[in-house]
Amino acid sequence: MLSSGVLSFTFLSLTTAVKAATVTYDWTSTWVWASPDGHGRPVVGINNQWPCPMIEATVGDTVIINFTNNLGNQTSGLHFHGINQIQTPEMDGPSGVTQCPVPPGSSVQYKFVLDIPGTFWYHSHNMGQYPDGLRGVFIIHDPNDPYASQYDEEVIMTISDWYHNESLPMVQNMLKPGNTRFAPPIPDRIIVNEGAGLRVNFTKGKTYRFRVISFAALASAMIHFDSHDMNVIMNDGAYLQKETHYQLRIAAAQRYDFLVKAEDRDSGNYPFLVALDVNRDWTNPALGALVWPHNYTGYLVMDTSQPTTKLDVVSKFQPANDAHFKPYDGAAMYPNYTQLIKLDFKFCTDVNGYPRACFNNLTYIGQHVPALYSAATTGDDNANPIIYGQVNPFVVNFGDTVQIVINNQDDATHPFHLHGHHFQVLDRPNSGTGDWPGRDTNYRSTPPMRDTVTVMGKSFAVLRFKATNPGVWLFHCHIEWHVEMGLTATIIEAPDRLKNFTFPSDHLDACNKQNIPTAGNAAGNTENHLDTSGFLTVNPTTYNGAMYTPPPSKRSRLFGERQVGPFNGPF
Ligand SMILES: *[C@@H]1O[C@H](CO)[C@@H](O)[C@H](O)[C@H]1NC(C)=O
Ligand SMILES: *[C@@H]1O[C@H](CO)[C@@H](O)[C@H](O)[C@H]1NC(C)=O
Ligand SMILES: *[C@@H]1O[C@H](CO)[C@@H](O)[C@H](O)[C@H]1NC(C)=O
Ligand SMILES: *[C@@H]1O[C@H](CO)[C@@H](O)[C@H](O)[C@H]1NC(C)=O
Ligand SMILES: *[C@@H]1O[C@H](CO)[C@@H](O)[C@H](O)[C@H]1NC(C)=O
Ligand SMILES: *[C@@H]1O[C@H](CO)[C@@H](O)[C@H](O)[C@H]1NC(C)=O
Ligand SMILES: *[C@@H]1O[C@H](CO)[C@@H](O)[C@H](O)[C@H]1NC(C)=O
Ligand SMILES: *[C@@H]1O[C@H](CO)[C@@H](O)[C@H](O)[C@H]1NC(C)=O
Ligand SMILES: [Cu+2]
Repeated sequence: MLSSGVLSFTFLSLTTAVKAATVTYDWTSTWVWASPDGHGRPVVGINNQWPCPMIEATVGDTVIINFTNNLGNQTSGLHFHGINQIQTPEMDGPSGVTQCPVPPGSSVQYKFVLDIPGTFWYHSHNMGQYPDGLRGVFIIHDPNDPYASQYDEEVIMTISDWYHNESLPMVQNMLKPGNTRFAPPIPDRIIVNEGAGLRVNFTKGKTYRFRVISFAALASAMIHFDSHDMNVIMNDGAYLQKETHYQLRIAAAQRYDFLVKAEDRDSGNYPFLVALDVNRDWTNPALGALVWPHNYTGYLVMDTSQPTTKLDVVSKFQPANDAHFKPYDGAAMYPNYTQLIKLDFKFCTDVNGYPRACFNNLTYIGQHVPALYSAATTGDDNANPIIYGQVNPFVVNFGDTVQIVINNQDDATHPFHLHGHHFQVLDRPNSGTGDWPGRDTNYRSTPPMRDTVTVMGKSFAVLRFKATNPGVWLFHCHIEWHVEMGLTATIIEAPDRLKNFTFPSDHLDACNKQNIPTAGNAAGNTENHLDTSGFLTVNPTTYNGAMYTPPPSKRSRLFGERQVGPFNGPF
């Protein structure tokens, strides 16, 4: 499982001075036929394989991925979820934000340093593409893992909702005026380890570190082990003070690392349940009909000669409250913020009657120029949010302590993710609490850190981060269907340090091949950055997802004549 060039982590844990390695992958995205749940369908794989391969390295290493898009009919790209991309914001991956989508037949190289250890994943961040399969495990080992002496083996478990249809027709079906209830595509199945399933060989006296990752596009999952508890040591690549829990709820894109021990009293085989859930208030034990009919049973197998029996129905879910976890290092809450970003989220309807998701009454609309390219080419005007167009832009200065308040005015829970940072979760009250009262009180003095936080229905969350990572970072709901509805904001961090930022030539080539401008304001105006003509302020009524359309001629793309480009929806 370890890549060439990477030393065994058990060896590394015994050493103090470790030389950073470079780990290189040559990857080509291709269509693959797969049937993870017994139903065959085309999926997006890598190097003609699916499930997609794992990235495995050690903190401090440099990862290089030579990525070629060989899908033929779709654009593509990769994002590395939870990697902070310090000094490499152009490697973050979201299409239309830090790069252009990679057209068929083109290659880009991703190259970045691994700043923190833990359990991560990578996925396409291009027009609803990851639920079609382009996602994989990303493990970063830690030579100084504070829990290294407490476990013997590692177990990777990915959890996902799964769809028999492809993303494009499902999102087209969602983005229709008739969808007045804002209904997302509904999953057909739950899959674990991309369908291969999980039977863990369990040996008395040993302790197993589970690394659980949600690849889901919509549903959260409840995790419950029969007769064994979970000793949680990490969430989203942030170490925690070890806490024992019986049930966890993992939302789309989140990760949990926990220890499960094979006790001396153990004998026989133990089932564990993973149940998809869209429960609107998971603190409410009366689940009933709100549980998706999608359960998965895995086994801790101690004795293959004995039977494996399913878990009895779990009558009550009371998962741990992750907003109460404690950071391993006991770090204190960042002192009072210097910049407040307040986001009211609710579903909304555009002028054509199409369902959208809005922050502060505006839906995210992808513009002609990726926002990082605008930040790099507009001089002092890059500190003016106007020039980025309707991408819900917020400018923060280097060194700011930023407080994000998200008021979830919808009934359901939504998991919000920030690129480029771990943030502190100061407060995340129960469903029905209503909007943030506008006062900073009752926050946890040593808040947990995450990169994806579940915000409860009709309630709010208060998050803080230090703006010390210049770049353009998205803040969005990680329900992929809601991303396509426009539930995204853009943080322009330290614009004074992004002036004249340069891009690798292969990234520029990907734009040039599609006649996507790489300089100027949102419409590619390099003369008058404050001129908003050509900005997209209404979503196109046709949704083409990642479908590749050969670019219009240069002439028709000239500023002023441009209508709707090949890259036009929310990314
Ligand atoms: C990855 O791409 C770089 C730049 O194109 C090239 O120098 C390198 O040899 C490639 N790596 C592999 C393993 O092909
Ligand atoms: C999948 O496609 C079929 C056939 O078009 C359709 O009946 C079904 O509703 C679709 N499912 C989803 C989740 O969109
Ligand atoms: C688990 O044990 C069985 C039986 O001994 C063996 O066939 C299998 O390869 C083991 N699986 C793993 C992942 O080690
Ligand atoms: C899934 O598990 C939950 C909790 O045990 C149970 O209530 C539900 O009936 C199960 N659903 C199915 C289809 O087995
Ligand atoms: C934090 O700063 C904001 C903005 O400057 C101010 O309105 C608020 O009262 C301060 N809160 C505390 C607890 O000091
Ligand atoms: C959004 O629109 C509603 C209704 O017009 C208004 O009450 C509210 O203040 C607006 N919110 C923001 C943040 O502009
Ligand atoms: C940055 O770019 C602008 C416009 O392209 C140019 O005028 C300026 O000299 C450049 N500054 C530096 C420090 O290179
Ligand atoms: C692209 O090709 C794949 C594989 O043949 C197919 O499943 C998919 O529907 C095609 N079209 C689009 C627009 O993605
Ligand atoms: Cu959402």
